[in-house]
Amino acid sequence: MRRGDAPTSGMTVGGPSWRYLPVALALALPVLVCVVWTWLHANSVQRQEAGMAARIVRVQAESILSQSWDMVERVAGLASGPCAELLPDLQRWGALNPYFRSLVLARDGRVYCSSALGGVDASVDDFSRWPVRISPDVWPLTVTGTPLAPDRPAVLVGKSRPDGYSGIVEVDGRYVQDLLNAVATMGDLQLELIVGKGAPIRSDSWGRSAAPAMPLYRETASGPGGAALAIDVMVPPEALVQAWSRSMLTYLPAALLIGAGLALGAYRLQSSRQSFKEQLRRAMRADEFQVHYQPLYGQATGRCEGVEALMRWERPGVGPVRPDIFIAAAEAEGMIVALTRHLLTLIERDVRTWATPPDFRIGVNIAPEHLSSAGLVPDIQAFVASVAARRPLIVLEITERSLISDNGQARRNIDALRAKGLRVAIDDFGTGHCSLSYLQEFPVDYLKIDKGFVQAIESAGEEAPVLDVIITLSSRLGLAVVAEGVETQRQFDYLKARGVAFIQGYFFARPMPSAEFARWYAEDAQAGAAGQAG
Ligand code: G
Ligand code: MN
Repeated sequence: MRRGDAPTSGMTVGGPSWRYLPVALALALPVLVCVVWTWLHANSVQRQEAGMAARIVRVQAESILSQSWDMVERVAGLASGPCAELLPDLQRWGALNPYFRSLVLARDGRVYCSSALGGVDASVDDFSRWPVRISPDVWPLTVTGTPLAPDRPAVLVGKSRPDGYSGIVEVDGRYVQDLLNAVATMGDLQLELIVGKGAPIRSDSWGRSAAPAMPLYRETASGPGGAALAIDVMVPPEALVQAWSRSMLTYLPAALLIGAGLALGAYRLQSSRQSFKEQLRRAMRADEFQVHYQPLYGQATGRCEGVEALMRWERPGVGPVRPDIFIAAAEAEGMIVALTRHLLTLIERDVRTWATPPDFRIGVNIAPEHLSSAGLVPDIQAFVASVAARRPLIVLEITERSLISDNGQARRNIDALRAKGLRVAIDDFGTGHCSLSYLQEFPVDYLKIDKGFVQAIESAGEEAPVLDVIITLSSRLGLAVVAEGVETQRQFDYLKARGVAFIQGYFFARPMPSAEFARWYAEDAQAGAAGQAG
């Protein structure tokens, strides 16, 4: 197995176990949102219903109470005559007005006249089973029964006169109860009404649910005559769950649909990423990558003193893939180390066919991830050993970016490799983060000036001040300069005049495949020899 192939599986980021986590999340998220939202929605709908129910009860209770107050005024206003005389009035009022069970007259704590029973003599304390005190501050109040109908709740309203007479109106609780029952069906509700400090009147559904009901809404009001009204609405949890599932039934299909769409998108993205890795691996196995070599002009000899290895990918049936694109993608997919190892095997294969002298420079671009990995030194050592027959001088071209983000490993790698005689160049100098401080910290050998600065040299007599400063800076730091992207005679002359050690660019030579480079190099050597001879 070739060296470039073996490590690729080790580079895979993540196993299949969590590879599809984003897909699962994309599916689950809308469903989760739907579940939570429908729960909140069901709650708010139930609370709204409960509020509506409570308001209906309040309005009706207020209306009954206000009629009772009117009635009790009239009852208490009846003269303090004998019952036989007053009874016809009491009976007429009781019969002609809704709600009232009986209208009662009392004197000094004793009931002596009732619209239902006629003349009676009973202690007001008979009401005490449903604790009643005829005192101004307890009216009105709800009771669970009266002497006439001990099992049916009622609302009592009374008015005492200073002369010891009192009028009492008993409102039949049935009306209130029917109302509570009717309103309770609005949403499986349980309701109770308390007037004053009395006992609660409750809907039949009260306490009937399997699980304890939860308080949902409480309405309080001060009714006619300052009577305190409290209406409590409870809902059994099963009703809430039912409303929730109804709401969920409505929205879940849409959430599932959205989730499925997102999951499909995530899956496509995932599998296209997956397949890009696969494509790279396949391309390496199928030998689709090639290295082009761009010659480097050396000022000292006036000839080619090295090359930069540049990766090329020619996809069958597709054509060339731009290196900046597939290199960036390989970096993003965690494949750049595998790809660079593959590149080294290709260079090794090519170098065997060349006739280059010892110390011929071979520049190799090293990505930040590789530079800061513990695998770099063994990789490069293996490469150096494999090309030992030609004894080239290997120059690692690294970016400013990888130095600035270094956590120590890059520095250790650089130190180790330089100690073994390798050289390090800072590539595309000046285009990264312009922090010059790392130049003092990191021991490097070359600065490769980016073509952008070189292309500032346009016409004769014009200055390229930034370029000049970089050249001066390099010599002050003891670094050799490589100028990149040199395309014209003028640029070439300008750089030569300023003592730039190496010049790279289309003006001198374009990047070319290995065989073509070997031929070109032989001709360049001949031309040099001829030049020297002549
Ligand atoms: O590793 P680096 O970014 O330095 O790669 C050098 C790049 O510059 C490669 O893409 C190479 O094809 C390109 N290149 C080499 N010589 C020239 C040149 O003279 N002009 C221009 N525009 N690009 C060049
Ligand atoms: Mn480079």
